[in-house]
Parts: sequence; C-alpha cells; structure tokens
Amino acid sequence: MKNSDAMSHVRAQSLFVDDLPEPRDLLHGAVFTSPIPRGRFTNLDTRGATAADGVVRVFTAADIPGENQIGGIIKDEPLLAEGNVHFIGQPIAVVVAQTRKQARAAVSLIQAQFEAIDAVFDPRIAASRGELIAPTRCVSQGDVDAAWADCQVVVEGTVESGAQEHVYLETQAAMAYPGEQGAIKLFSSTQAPAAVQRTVASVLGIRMNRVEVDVKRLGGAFGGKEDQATPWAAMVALAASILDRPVKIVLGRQEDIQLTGKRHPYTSDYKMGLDADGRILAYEATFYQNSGACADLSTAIMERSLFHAANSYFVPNLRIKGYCCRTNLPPFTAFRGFGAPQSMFVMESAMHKAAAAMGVEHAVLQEKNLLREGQKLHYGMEVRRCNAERSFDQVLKKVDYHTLVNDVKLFNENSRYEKRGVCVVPVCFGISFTSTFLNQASALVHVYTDGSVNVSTGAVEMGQGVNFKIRHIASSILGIPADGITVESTNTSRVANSSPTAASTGADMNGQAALVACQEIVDRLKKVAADELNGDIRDVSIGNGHVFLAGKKSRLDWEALVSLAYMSRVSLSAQAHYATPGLHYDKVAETGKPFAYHVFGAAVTEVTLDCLRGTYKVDRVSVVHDAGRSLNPLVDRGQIEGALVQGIGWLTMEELIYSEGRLLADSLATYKVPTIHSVPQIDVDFLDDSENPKAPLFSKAVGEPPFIYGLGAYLALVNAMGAFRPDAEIEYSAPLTPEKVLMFLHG
Ligand code: LUZ
Ligand code: MOS
Repeated sequence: MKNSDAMSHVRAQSLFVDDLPEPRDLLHGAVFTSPIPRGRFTNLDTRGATAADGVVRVFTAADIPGENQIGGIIKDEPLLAEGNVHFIGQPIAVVVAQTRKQARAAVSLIQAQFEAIDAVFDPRIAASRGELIAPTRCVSQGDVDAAWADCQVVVEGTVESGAQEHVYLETQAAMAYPGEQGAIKLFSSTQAPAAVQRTVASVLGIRMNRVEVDVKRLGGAFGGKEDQATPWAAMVALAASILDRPVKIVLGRQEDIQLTGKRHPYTSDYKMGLDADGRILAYEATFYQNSGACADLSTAIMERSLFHAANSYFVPNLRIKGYCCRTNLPPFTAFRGFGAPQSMFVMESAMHKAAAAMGVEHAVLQEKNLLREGQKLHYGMEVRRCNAERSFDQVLKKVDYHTLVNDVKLFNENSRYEKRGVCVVPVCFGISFTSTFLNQASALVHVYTDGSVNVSTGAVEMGQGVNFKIRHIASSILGIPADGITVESTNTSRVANSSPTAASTGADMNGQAALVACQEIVDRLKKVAADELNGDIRDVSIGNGHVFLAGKKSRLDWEALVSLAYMSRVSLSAQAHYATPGLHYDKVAETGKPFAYHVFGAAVTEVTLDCLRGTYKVDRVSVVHDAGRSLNPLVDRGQIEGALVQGIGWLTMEELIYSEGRLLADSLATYKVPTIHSVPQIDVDFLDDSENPKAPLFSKAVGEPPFIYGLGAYLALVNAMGAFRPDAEIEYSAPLTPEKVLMFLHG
C-alpha cells in the first residue's frame, strides 16, 4: 500500500490553502500589530491605510459583531486589541485590499499613539509578582519531606530550556467565503476545525451551524496550529461576512515567526535524593513556565509537564509544582510533546547529575529506577503492559552499550581535542488528551453503489500519515483493497464536534471511530449476503473484495454485494462515535487515570565534539521504539525520525533570542533548524512483541513520544564536554549551541 499523498506532494500537486483556486472577487488581508510589549494605545488612525491603493476596508475591534474573544481554555485573548496591548505582534487591525501586496503596504500607514508600561519577560519575576495565568498545580505522591532523611545522596539544581519555533512548511493561512444569509465557509490550515468553527461563530455572533470549516491537509503543524490557526480564520471570516466577498490571509514566513506562539521556555528547580544503591527515594521539582501574555493552551501544557515529570522512572516520594507565568511575549503554545519534553529534560538532567555525584554509570542508575509492571505513577495511574525495561534492554543490546561506553572512554583517553560522548534516554509517554472530555472522535463512512468508499473523520492530515492509517483500517475491516477507499477532507458539516488532531491521538481515536462505522456496514452487508446465498450470517466473511461462505469463495464479489444491498434498500452509510474508555481525572485530588496507555522506548545517542571549535556532530542515534503492532512501519519510522531530529534541534541548535520582548531570531537566516547535513545516522527498531489492545488493530500512537529521544543529544554532548573538562560544573541549559559549548570548554 502506497501513501497516496507522497506522489502528489513531490509533484507539487497537493493543494494547501494558498493553492486553492482563487475566486475572481477575492480580497487579501494583512495585520497591523502592536510595536510595544505592554501598554496602551489611543487615537488609532486607519484613514491613511483606508485611502491607500487597492484598500477596501480596515477592520478594528469596533467592527466585531459578536464577542471579541478567541481564548479557548481561558477567555483572556481578544481577536483584535481594544486599547491595551500585552505583547509585540498582538493584532490590532486587519487591512483588506485587492492584492496581498497592497494590504501589506497599507499596514504601515496605520497610526496610533502607544504608551508603554513596564513589561515582564522573565517567568520567575512574573511568578514573584503573582502574575500567573491560573492557580498553581501540585501533583505528588508519598512523603517527600520525610524521605530526604533516608537519602544517601542528594543533588539539586536548575534546568533551563528554550522556546522552539514550529517551522511548519505551510505558514498560517485561511480563506473565507461568504454564503447565503450570513453563512460562512472557511478553508483553514488548522488542527482544530471545530474550534475554528466555534470561535468564528462567536466572533461573528452567529450560530455554529452557519459556519462550515474544511481542511484538506496541512503543510505541517507540530502543535503550532492546534490553537493558533484560529485568529487568522476569524479575521478572514469577519472581513468576508461584512464585505460579502471572499477574503484570504496567508502569513509570510518572517511574519509567521514573529507573530505566532512557540514551545514554552521553562526554568525549573529540582532536588533528587537516592539511597546507597542508587534507588531514587525522593524527587521534587518546580516548573516556571513562560506562558506569554495569554493563556492559550498553557494550563493544559503544564498539566502534561506535571504528569511526565518522572519520565520512565518510579519515584516513591515525589512532589511537582507548576507555575504558568504571564509575561509580555506572544502566547506560547502547543508543540510536539506538549510540555512533556520540558519536564522530562529536568528529570533526565537530575538523573545525569545524580549518576555523576554517585560515581555510578549513568545507564546503570537509569535501569535500576525504570518503571515496572503495576507501579503507580504520581497522578494515580498504574502502569500496565509496561515496556520500560524491555525497550531499555533491547536498545542496550542492539548497540552493545557497555562495549560502546568503553570504546568511547578509550577514544577520549587517546584524543586530545576530539571527544566522543554517548548517552541512553528512556521514554514513557501517556497517550490521551489530559482533558478527559477531548478524548472522543467520530467518523462518517459512505459506500457508493459502485463499491467505492469514502471515509470522513475528525482527523486532520498534516503530513503525519493519519489518512493513510485510516484507509488501512477501513480496508482491513471492510475486506477490500485500499485503492477503493478515499479519506475525505476534514469538514465540520460531515463530522461535528471533533477534538483537535493532537496529543498523538489522531489515528487512535479517529481510526477507532472509522473502524466502528465500517464494522457496522460490514454487519449489514453480511446479512444481505447470507440472505442471498442462503447461508448463516456467521459463516459469511469478506476479504480481498470477495464474499466467502464458510471459507469458500462465493459468486458474490464486493461490488455485487454492495449493489444488492442498495437494491434491497439497505443503508450503505454509517456514522460512529468513539470515546476512549476508562479515563477519569480529579483535578482537586490530583489523581485518576488520564491516559489510555503509555508508549515506551529508549535511544542511544553518540556524538563527536571538536573541542577547539566547540562544534559537534551527532553521529548516530539507535532507537528501540514501542509502536505496538505498527499500523504502518514506514509511516511510523518517518514519525520517529522526524520527531527525533526535531528534538535534537530543540536541545542543540534552535535558539530564540528576545530583546525587550522583540524576537531577534525571526528568520530562517538567524534561527537555525536541523537540515539534512545535521541529521545523524538513525537506526530504528520496533520493540519486539508489543501488542496494544487500547488502539486500533493493536497499534500505538507515535506522533510525540519519539521527540524525547532528542534529550540524548544534549546529555551525550555534556558527556563529551566532561571528557575535555572533567573539573567544570555542568549547566543544564538548552539549547546547547556551539557558542555555549565553546564558552564552557574554554571559559
Ligand atoms: N492538546 C491538548 C494536546 O489539548 N491536550 C493534550 O493533552 C495534548 N497533548 C499533547 C498535544 N496536544
Ligand atoms: Mo499537539 S503538541 O498539537 O499534539
């Protein structure tokens, strides 16, 4: 089975929002934004812009007929600012003109008086002033305070991790068409069509059934379009509904980097205590999340940070606190891993430091503390079908780890200026939205009279191959080849109330809904076949496009059966809803079962450091990943490789520098992402004998967990640095850019 998108992608035939045929009367929007990080504006003057060439109209907050509000979890974010501004780049007005160029040119003609007030950029300062997005959360188990007394070794410190820009290939984009009687149809590059529909309806002051959102595919998203595709859609919908003409906004690359949210930077304190055997007895961590100026998804992201604070280890006494700190930066948002990478980096740094303090081989310490079957995590959930040790052992064996460590040691003893480093990192990642209500999906399946099949679900295809997986599921349930099945665009009129395609759950939940719908149709068709063939329905099966009776090929093929069902007036359509069973969480008691299951894995990273230049190379990453019974090994391998490289980028080279709230690294010339030249040799194996009854066809979710393997690059580099300067104190502060390495080696 071939991924149907691959051929059209490489031939540039795949359509994204900006490729859709443009209606003749299309107008283009561009956005005027705040030049100051915090303050007020008065005397907003749009007359110059309105009079400019090609400009049709300039929209401000005053033009919004409904609610000027786009906040999803907390209603703290206006679509267009109304006097107060909280970050550089906050939208204030939308210019609509005949061409994109005219709209952009006219933006600079808008004037206002800005009065700046003291802004805050540092999350610890924000927290000390009580500038928090939400009440502080604390998840714990055991008795941390009492446990310190039993500890042989205690390490503590601070860990920092920086922001990360998504660099999806397709920038934020939306196009709105006015319909009859105030209805709106939108094409949006969003992971959350239902959220766009809901927000647009509320901004326009109309009901949701007047808004249709259609998403064919996205050119990447990585979380950057879970919440932050919505404002652009709301702006074009506003303009289209008032002007009664189609309107499109597509952000330029630099504009996209400047205006949109990124992965949250965290600064964290930790303390870890171990017994003489190296068993962790107590762990305490406090996360200061730089949330930016509005809530966006920050509280949900913090929740995932809290849940993943122990990574793949069992810690009997643990206390994790999280502050969502309000600062005057563009709201930070979802990014692959959703807060888990930040907190797992703190844990892995603590483990690394503890191993050094105890003089124990790092991997030995890690292995000793790995989660075991049935152990309870601090959020109250027991780990079942625990593959933590199996993945860890399989990857160590795969690379012959202890020999490798010795080789590296020998190499380093004999090499003065080139040092190698190696490190293993385990992963345990919870699958499900942490907000229980989001764990639902639906599907709508039509079989047409010629036997061809059309599947719609709430899943958004963003390059991750979810459509490919859903086709595979439909094909195996219906018993027909995949080439007779298409997966349709994601459309709010066909599938309602869908959750964002996020949290690695897209294929799990939408695939399961599609599976149930297909099964319903198959059951009906089997009855038709049994009647026609005078057999027992229990003896009927469909496979390879044929109908079998008691294992023998009958005279009916799929097409004949479908046509017979139609003539017998049997419905060839089915709708199904899936709600992940067994989930619950009590936010007051901070305990429950937030996840359907966990994904496990482990990776060994090898690096070589040039100690004269501070430059380095990630040589090889060997992965053993738990993909369950992979739905598609090729797609899953692609996800694992992509996530790993994205993780390496976050921890080593991608550095977002702000100065007084202004992003300095705001282009791909100054913000460095991994390219083909920085990709290591990647050896991916799937964990042997993993079956997951909690996802379709015994598979496992794959999107986010392998991002964590990137932590290995950081720690392997630290090991190489330590080989050059064994005396120096290690700082755990990502990204570990070559500049930072050089300062460490020779500072
Ligand atoms: N989005 C969300 C997510 O709303 N809740 C989650 O738990 C989540 N996890 C990962 C990525 N996106
Ligand atoms: Mo996401 S970070 O949109 O799963």
